[in-house]
Amino acid sequence: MKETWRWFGPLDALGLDEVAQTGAAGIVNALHEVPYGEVWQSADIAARRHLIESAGFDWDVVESLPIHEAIKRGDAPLEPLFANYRQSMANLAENGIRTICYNFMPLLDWTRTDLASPLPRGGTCLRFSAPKMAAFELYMVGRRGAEADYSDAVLAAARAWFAQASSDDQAELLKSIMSGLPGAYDRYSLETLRRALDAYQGLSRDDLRANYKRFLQEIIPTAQELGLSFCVHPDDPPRDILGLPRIVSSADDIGWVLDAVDAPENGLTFCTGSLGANPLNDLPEMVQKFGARIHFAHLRNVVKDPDGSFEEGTHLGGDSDMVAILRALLAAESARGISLPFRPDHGHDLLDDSGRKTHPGYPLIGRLRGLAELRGVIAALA
Ligand code: CS2
Ligand code: MN
Repeated sequence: MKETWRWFGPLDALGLDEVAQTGAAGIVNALHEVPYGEVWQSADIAARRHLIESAGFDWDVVESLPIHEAIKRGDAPLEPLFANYRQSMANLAENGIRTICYNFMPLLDWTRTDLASPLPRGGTCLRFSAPKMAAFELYMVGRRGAEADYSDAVLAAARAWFAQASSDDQAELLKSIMSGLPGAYDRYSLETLRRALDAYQGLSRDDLRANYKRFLQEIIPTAQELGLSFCVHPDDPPRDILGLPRIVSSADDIGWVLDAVDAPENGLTFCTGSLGANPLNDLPEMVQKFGARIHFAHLRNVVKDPDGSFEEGTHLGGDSDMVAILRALLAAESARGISLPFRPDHGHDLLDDSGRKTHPGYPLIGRLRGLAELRGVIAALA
């Protein structure tokens, strides 16, 4: 497997000289400064590639080439957006990039309620609290019908949290929920979030699937011509959120995606942290099932609570059996004769991490710890 590291480009507080010391050989990057829906210009891609390569890395994966919300909603007309997307693909291919990660989550990307939840021995982690998410939906957004998505116990805890929450606590919660969005644009305030939710009103799971299938039909033939592999990132958390359907959460969902356009270029990013937050997902089994179509792996671990809350565990110490997952991934890549890129996805904030202005979830030391542990497991298994 090939060790890669997500670097956010010039927006990142970490320099490539620092990333070099982690031992990773490849970089995962995107032009985060380009607004969703616009073309990634070839010259900008070439400049970024030059930066990465002159620091001694390969640019192995684009994460993400984002999909405009209008495509997910199925607004008309979409042809100009598809044309832009295809142009970005051609420009990436021209610059030697082959693997493109993206997601199909409506509005939000990964979603957490706490960015710095304390760990017992010091340091902090990302956390998703079901009660705080319920409080956000019910009392801050005011989404009608949100009660139906939570148990009575979670609703009671949500009421209790909100009763004592200061306006700073509420602002902090909104900021945490928005922090998974990696681009320089498309953050929501409560007001713009309400409007964005209204624009999705009435969109069912089947509608979203139809819109996703259309996207794949528009894009995958071009990927085949250009020699690009697409790999969808699963939903995080793997369940509906804010009343919006999420359709890349389970083995059935992934089977549907891969069959929607049955071609190797229509593949999967195997994110163990996202999929691992649903207790019904058997991760090693999913690798066995979909191994031929996995183009990229995100390795991290979560610890789940019975009420639907979860937090990020250590890379080997969470609920998922990382050794079994890696064994299955190594078997899949050797069957295909490839070296599969992976990266440590998220890490705890440890030691000096708290003082650095890195992206939430993407500290230096915590990810370095994760990478080193995964490297050890891979070496032992190989
Ligand atoms: C990340 C995602 O947190 C994660 O799991 O890998 O934010 C990922 O970058 C996007 O969903 C990919 O489109
Ligand atoms: Mn991931």
